[in-house]
Order: sequence, then C-alpha cells, then structure tokens
Amino acid sequence: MFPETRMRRLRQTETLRELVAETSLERRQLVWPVFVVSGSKRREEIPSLPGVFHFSPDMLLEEAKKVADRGVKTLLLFGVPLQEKKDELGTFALSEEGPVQQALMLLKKHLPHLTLFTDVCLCAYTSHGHCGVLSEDGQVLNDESLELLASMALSHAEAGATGVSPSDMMDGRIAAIRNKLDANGFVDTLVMSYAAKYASSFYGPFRDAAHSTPSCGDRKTYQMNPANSREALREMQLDVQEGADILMVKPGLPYLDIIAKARKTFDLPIAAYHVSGEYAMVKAAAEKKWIDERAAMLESLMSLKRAGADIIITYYAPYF
Ligand code: PB1
Repeated sequence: MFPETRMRRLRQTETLRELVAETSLERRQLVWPVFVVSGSKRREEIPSLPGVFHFSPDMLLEEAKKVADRGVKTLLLFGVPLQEKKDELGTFALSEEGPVQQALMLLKKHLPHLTLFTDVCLCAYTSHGHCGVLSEDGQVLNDESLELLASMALSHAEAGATGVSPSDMMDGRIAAIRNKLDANGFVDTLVMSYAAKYASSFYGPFRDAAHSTPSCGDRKTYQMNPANSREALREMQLDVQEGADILMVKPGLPYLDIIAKARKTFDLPIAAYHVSGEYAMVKAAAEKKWIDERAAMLESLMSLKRAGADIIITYYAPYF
C-alpha cells in the first residue's frame, strides 16, 4: 500500500519505462497494404488516403525495395483494375494480365524474400461493386461466388503469392479456396482469412481508393453486424476448421475486444487490420494540428498489439 508501494517508481525514466514495457511492436510484424494499378511509371497519391498511392507494378517494386530495407517485408496486394475491365462476374480478377498478377510476378523475380499476400475478393472487379456474384434481383449469391473466388486465389498462387487473403465474407470460401489450391499443387500457399470482418463505416477511404463502393445496397448481408461478439468466434472457428492459417479481425481499434477474445480462444496467429478510415482519421486530425500524428499512430498500433494481434495490417507500415 502507499506510501511503501509507489507505482510511479517504475515510470521515473524513459529507460525504466522501456525496461518494464509489457508490449512491443516491430516492423517485422507489420503488413503493408498496397493498391496496384495496370500500366507503368504510375505512382498516384489517393486523395482520401494521404501518403497512400496507386502503384503500377514497376513503381511498386521500387517502393517495396525501400520499405523492405526499413524492415517491413510483408505486403498485402489489392488490385485496382481499369473500369472497362469490370463485368458482372469480376472475371478479370482471374486474369494473369491483372495488376495483382503482374505485380506478383515482378516482385517474386526481384524481391523473392518478401512475403506477398493478396486480397481475394470480387468487389474491385465487378461492375456492381459487390464482393460476390449478384442475382437478377440484387442478392449476393454465396455458393455461386465460391468457384470464382477460388479461381482468383489460384491465379494469385500461380503468379507467386505467398498467401491469399479472402475478404469477401462468403460462407464456405476458406474451404473452397484451400481445396482449389491443394488440388492444383499449391499446398504451401497460405490462407490469411478475414475471419471476423464487420460491416464497418470505417472502409470509406478504401472504397474510394479501390473504386469498390457497391452500386446498390450494402454489404450487411455478408459482412458481420458490429453489435456481435460471439458470432465472431463462431466465424473464426469455422475458418479454422476450413483450413485458415491466420485469422484476421477487421477493422482494428473499434474491435479490440474481438481481438482479445480471439487471442484467448485460438492458437493460430491473429491479424488485425488498421483500416483506411482509422488511418484517415489520424491523418485528418493531424492535418488540423489537433493531435500528434506519430504519437497517435504508435499508440493505435500498440493498442492492437496489446489486445493480442500478432500481425498488424496498416497503411502506416512504410512510416513506422
Ligand atoms: O482499409 C480498408 O478500409 C479495407 C477495406 C476492405 C479491404 N479488404 C474491404 C472493405 C469493404 O469495402 O467492404 C474490401 C472488401 N473486399
């Protein structure tokens, strides 16, 4: 009890505070989400995500070299195809001419030591912007979407992906993808599942960047209700049974409780996605000089680690 017990003794100096710090975050645990466009010599900043760019494969290679030299060696690639390449089924998502497939081949050739995950979802490739196939009356068809998603994942594995990361939230997609990969000999291609992915209001800047806002309706019939916690553990358990290697919670900060529960419940690596809206909020407040950007960034990412995340996907990765 006070005065014999003084909690402030361990806070007296920076060295002491570092000595007893319970959580640490290293660049090796960060994943850098990147937007890949077709063409060459393209490095275009995204207005809603300052410091985040559309990269053509050649420019991504240049940037990835610099970021890897700083210690961030894992990327998560998102394709942003030309509008004219989009169709009702998102078939360009499967093409080896796609921006992701092209970037994978280049990165694997020149930077073979990098870990390359790819986003597997149809939303950026469909003319309607949903993550799955649409019925005539506008319903997202679950089972009809699985083969397309599995084939998309296979095209990424064939192009050199270390792992695939299904963000679509269709039921049964992890097993469909795992089976497709294994049936084609890609038994070592990882699956990082967006296992507990919420129908969040924090995705706006991403949809702006990926041109993937649904043209009708919303994603609430396949992404999770933010009100639900137990349901997240059920989703994760199913993905474990279907063959996921890594379980992701998304978004991050508004779902620290889910990350903590996942950590207590599962032995698989847990990833947290610090999404575009979380990044953009810090950027905007810092621009108005309301907060210290670097301090807010470090505190945000540390909170995700403290909650139990082993891996943190963040647009701040190159700046950590
Ligand atoms: O940073 C972000 O906001 C990520 C958004 C995320 C990417 N996996 C999705 C969110 C959404 O648009 O619903 C894309 C869904 N495939």
